[in-house]
Amino acid sequence: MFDTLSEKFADAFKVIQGKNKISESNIEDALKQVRTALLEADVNFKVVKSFVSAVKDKALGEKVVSGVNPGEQFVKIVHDELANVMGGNHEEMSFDRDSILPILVVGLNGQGKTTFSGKLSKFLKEKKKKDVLLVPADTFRPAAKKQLQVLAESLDIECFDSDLSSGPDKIAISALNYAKENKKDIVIVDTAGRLHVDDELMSQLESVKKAIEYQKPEVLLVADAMTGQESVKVAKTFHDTVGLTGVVLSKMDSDARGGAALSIRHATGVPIRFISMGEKMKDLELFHPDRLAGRILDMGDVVTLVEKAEENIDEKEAEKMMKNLEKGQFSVDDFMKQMNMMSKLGSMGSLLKMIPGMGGVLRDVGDLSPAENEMSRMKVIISSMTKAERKNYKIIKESRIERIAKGSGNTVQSVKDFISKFKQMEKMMTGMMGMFKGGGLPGMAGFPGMGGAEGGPMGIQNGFRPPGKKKPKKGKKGNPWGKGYF
Ligand SMILES: Nc1nc2c(ncn2[C@@H]2O[C@H](COP(=O)(O)OP(=O)(O)OP(=O)(O)O)[C@@H](O)[C@H]2O)c(=O)[nH]1
Ligand SMILES: [Mg+2]
Repeated sequence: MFDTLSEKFADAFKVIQGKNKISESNIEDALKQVRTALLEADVNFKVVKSFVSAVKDKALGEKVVSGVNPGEQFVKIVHDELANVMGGNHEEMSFDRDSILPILVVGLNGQGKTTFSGKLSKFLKEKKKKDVLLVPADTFRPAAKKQLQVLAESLDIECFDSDLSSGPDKIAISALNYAKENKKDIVIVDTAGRLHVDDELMSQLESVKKAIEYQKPEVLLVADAMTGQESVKVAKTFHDTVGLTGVVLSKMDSDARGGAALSIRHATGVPIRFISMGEKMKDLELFHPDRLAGRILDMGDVVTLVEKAEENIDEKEAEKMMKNLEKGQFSVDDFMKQMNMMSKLGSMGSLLKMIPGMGGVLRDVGDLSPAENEMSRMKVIISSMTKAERKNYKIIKESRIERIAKGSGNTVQSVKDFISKFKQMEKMMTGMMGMFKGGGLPGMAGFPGMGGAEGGPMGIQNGFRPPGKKKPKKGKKGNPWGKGYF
């Protein structure tokens, strides 16, 4: 997501870097590149126009701040404008009501409405402690009801037994009545996908909205980020027909160019509420314009990363591991736990992008799947080890190696390779203790290909360091991020 855009922005910034002052003539080229970058990302041309002119005005009007170079100043202006165009000061959607809150989920076919309905119910149950009722209201496809029922069951959330022989408006009303009787807080109505140009279906949606109008529903449009600026037209029509209160951008994990994210708010005035980042129920994030702007500009998004870590990492477990590390111990068991913690946070790529400066490195490295595959292979090998072996790999000699190889469906050589890699990791991890003392990112260093002792493509030894940090002198050890960077 946003990869090309990030790359093009980086090129545009290079034009200004090294200049000692921003002037009309020297930002002309940079602005041209920003403009092209946005158009290529399929951002609506009106949005591009006002974006570029806002950046120009701000850049030329900006006072020279001592100590900040014009390049950095320009990046900051583009960052703020990006955040601005996506909604600026984002006010969070409120889910607290005295009476039931109905949420109508609408959109084109296959955009991710049902998946989002499931994710939202999980979010509301876990984060907002709400009692949610999921309501299947797709009367065209019987399988749609089953899809939501299955999701609801997996999340342990009640699913309304909609009568599909009646219309979606009637379903919505009976669901609200049922919710009232059963003291539910929130009712999520998952509607059928429909084309915005299909008048009949759009008027059906209108009647659903009218039927529950008295209960002041939120109406969320789920828009596939891949759709680009076409989604602007869609959003406008849906907004005109049913009055949207928010947009959800789905499939943000894809290689969408970013047009939808950057155009929709500006073109429709409807706030983006959530971004959907994958097929799993946990892949949902509240939308924060400034954080996304940071990710687009390779500034990372440490805030989200820390939040994710706080939500998903078992603190006690992490503390135990740190204590072991302090004692100079790092077992295969610890390594396995680290890998599991990391996978809970998301894919390697998505995590690395949240670290400032890593976006560009990631683009250079390209595909991370070999590293991901290597990790899965290691997990299989570890799962064939006994408890004692995981505690102390040193007892793993020839016969044990053969057994592990057989059990995990790997060759003897692969198991040997794993053990020798683990040895290096152990050295690295215990050595890293000094560097990340005081709370670093658990696990990063131990990952294959990501800066473990073997010096993977993102290894610290290979020169990866945060922006603005000078390359450490040869042979000098220490945290390249600087003390207290996180
Ligand atoms: N990669 C990715 N896939 C998603 C995301 N959201 C949904 N999907 C997938 O997109 C497909 C369609 O999702 P649904 O939730 O069924 O879409 P829908 O809008 O309810 O579809 P209809 O009800 O048929 O209109 C499924 O295969 C989902 O797994 C996402 O954020 N990322
Ligand atoms: Mg659906």
